[in-house]
Amino acid sequence: MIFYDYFRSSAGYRVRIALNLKNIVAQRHAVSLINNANHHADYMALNPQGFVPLLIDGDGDDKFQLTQSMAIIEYLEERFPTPALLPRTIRERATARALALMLACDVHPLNNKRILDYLSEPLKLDKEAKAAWTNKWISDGLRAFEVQLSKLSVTAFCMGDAPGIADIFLIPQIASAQRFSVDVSAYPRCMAVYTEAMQHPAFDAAQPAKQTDAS
Ligand SMILES: N[C@@H](CCC(=O)N[C@@H](CS)C(=O)NCC(=O)O)C(=O)O
Repeated sequence: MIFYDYFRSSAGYRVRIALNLKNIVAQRHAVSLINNANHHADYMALNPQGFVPLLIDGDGDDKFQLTQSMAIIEYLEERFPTPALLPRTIRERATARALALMLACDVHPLNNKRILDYLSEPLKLDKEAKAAWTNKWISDGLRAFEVQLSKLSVTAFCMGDAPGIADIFLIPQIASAQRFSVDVSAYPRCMAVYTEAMQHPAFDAAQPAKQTDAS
């Protein structure tokens, strides 16, 4: 398996955690977003969106390329079912996906590099305005996530005592919130899960600072 990633990518971070939890060793290729390597023709031929992550499974006639972190993680889940990243019942699985998608669809895209670059040029927003932008969307998203979490029983991870898909999406979003100096103390349930996850080897090894391309 080949995995295209960038150390600072939240979407890549999700896939790193999933690979680690499932003990899958993938050959990792770093694509520097800061150097725009994701916009080079050879990478754009692999992913016309120019985004990481990208997974390649198999080769020759059996070669399968997949983009989008949620699709990649669900593919890994079906291909390597143990340990399961989705809960046992249909309703719990739907809840876990809803939690993950709150962050993947409604928070993360608003604070992506291409959006922040566009706010600078051509929209001419200054550093303070951009900081207010990121703070607003991350805080709104985490506030809602915290409310949803508080409706569930208190467990070590979002939905039980073992890590799953909701945690895989939450932890990179918390790391991103910290990087953008969002006050995360307002989300105690989220932060309890974060503290727990950081002690888990699969989450620890997936941290941006522990990747070979970290700078
Ligand atoms: N919905 C996609 C988002 C992928 C994405 O936005 N990746 C970012 C890094 S976290 C990226 O490649 N950004 C490049 C850019 O913004 O130019 C997924 O979940 O995989």
